[in-house]
Amino acid sequence: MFRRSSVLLLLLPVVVLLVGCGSSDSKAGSGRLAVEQATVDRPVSQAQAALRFVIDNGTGTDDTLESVTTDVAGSSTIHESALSGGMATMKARDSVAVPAGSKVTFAPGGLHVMLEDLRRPLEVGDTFDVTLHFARAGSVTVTAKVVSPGAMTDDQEHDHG
Ligand SMILES: [Cu+2]
Repeated sequence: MFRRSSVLLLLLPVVVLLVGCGSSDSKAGSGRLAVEQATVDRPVSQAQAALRFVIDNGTGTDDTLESVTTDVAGSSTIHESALSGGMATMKARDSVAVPAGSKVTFAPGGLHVMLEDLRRPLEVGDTFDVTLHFARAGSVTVTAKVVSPGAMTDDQEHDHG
């Protein structure tokens, strides 16, 4: 009997925490839309590089990523990689939905932004500005960093927790 009641006492703070979260006024998380972890692998050539980042829509409103622009590339296109009949394919996307309260990850192998016709060499440690254009949030400019190929793999895995 003593044991049972102490277990209940231990659980109580957890329940209070959960209720506290649920009844919070901001059911919209951070309350803003943020773009995080913008990186690109050091490209092997000036032809192209795949930009990765995470869009965190902490608002209570659905949004849409409509385009991405940057000075370092002649063109930047939203792409999605997929497997089709055992073949890896990439197709252009006009826009990507970013539902309220969700995180959308762009990374090679899935959604990504293909930078093509690079205007200057990108070396590890270099940074450049990237502007994401959203239907509601407007333009969000972030600094993207050039990293060693493969350097981000571990980080990305941990992000899913
Ligand atoms: Cu691509």
